[in-house]
Amino acid sequence: MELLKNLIAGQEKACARCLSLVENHREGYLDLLEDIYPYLGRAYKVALTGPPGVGKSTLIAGLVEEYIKLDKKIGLLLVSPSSPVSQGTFLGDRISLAKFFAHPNVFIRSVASRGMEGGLAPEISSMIKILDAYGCDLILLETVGSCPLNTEVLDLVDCLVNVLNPDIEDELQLMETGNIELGDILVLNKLDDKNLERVKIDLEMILDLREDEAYRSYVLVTSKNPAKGIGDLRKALDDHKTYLETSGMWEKKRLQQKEKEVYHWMQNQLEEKLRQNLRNQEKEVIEALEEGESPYKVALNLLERDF
Ligand SMILES: Nc1nc2c(ncn2[C@@H]2O[C@H](COP(=O)(O)OP(=O)(O)OP(=O)(O)O)[C@@H](O)[C@H]2O)c(=O)[nH]1
Ligand SMILES: [Mg+2]
Repeated sequence: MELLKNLIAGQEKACARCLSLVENHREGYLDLLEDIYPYLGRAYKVALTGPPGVGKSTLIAGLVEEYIKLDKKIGLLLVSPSSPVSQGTFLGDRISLAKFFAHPNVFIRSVASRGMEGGLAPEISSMIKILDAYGCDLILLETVGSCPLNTEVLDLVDCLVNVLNPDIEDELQLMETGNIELGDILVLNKLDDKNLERVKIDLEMILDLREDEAYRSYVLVTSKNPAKGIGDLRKALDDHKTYLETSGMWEKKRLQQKEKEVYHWMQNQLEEKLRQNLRNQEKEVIEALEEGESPYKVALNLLERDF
C-alpha cells in the first residue's frame, strides 16, 4: 500500500492522512492498523496528565525544545475534552506549542476525547501507533486527568508524568488527591507561584516508604518563569526509559499493553454485535416491556437466545 510505504518513509502528509483515517474510522483503517503492526514498538510513549491549567502544555513545549536539540523526532497528541454540542476540540492555551507546528521533527495533532466521562477515545491508541510507525522517537500525550485520575491512559503509554496541582500546599492535601500512587514521574509545577520545595521533600519521604520497588518515582519541581526543572524532567524521562530497557520491563510492559488491547478489541466487536442485535430485535423488546416484563429479564432472554 502506497500510503503505508510513505508513512514508514516518514512523510508528513502520509502521517496526517493516516491519523485522519484511524481517527474517523474511514474505509481501510483496520487494514492499515493490521499492516503497520510489524513496524511498531520503537517509540517511547509518555503521557502528561493533570488538572486543567496546571501547565502541561507549557511543560511539553519545554521538553520539545530539549529533544529537538538532541535531533529527536517527536509526536504530540493533545487530547482535549470535546464539546458535547460541536464535538470539536477546545484548543485551550496551546500558544506555547504553536511555534513547533512548522518544525520538520515535530508532528502535532489535537484530538477530542469525545466527551466520554473522563475516558479516552479508543482511536487514541491507534493514533499513537501511527506516530510510532511514522518513526517518532518520542510520543507525548497530553491528557486532562481529573480526580480520580483516569487509569486508562496507563494501558497506552510506557511512562506516566503526573503533573500536580500547584494549589496543593502540604502533603496532606496531596494525599487527599489520591493521585500520587500513579505516575512514574511526579511534577509539582508553578514553583514560582508557591514554595513547593517543602512539599517535594514531604512527597519524597512518602515515596521512600514504599518497599521492594526497583523503580522509585521521581519528584520534580518545575516552573516557567524563571524556567526551571525542564532539564531535570528530560533526564528523569531518559532514566525511566533506561530503567525499562535494562530491567526487562520494556518487553513486559509492551506485552501487557497488547493484552489490554486484545480485551478492548473484543469489547468493541461485542458492543457492535450487541447494538446490531438490539436494532434487529427492537419490536420484540418493546412488546415484552409493554407486557410488563422487567428489563433485566428481557436482556437475559435475549442473551441466552442469541449469544
Ligand atoms: N506562574 C506560572 N504560570 C505557568 C507555569 N506554567 C504554565 N503557566 C501558565 O498557566 C496557564 C496554563 O498553562 P498550560 O500549559 O496551558 O496548562 P495546561 O495544563 O496545558 O492546560 P489545559 O491544556 O487547558 O488543561 C498559562 O497561562 C501558562 O502560561 C508556571 O510554571 N508558572
Ligand atoms: Mg494544555
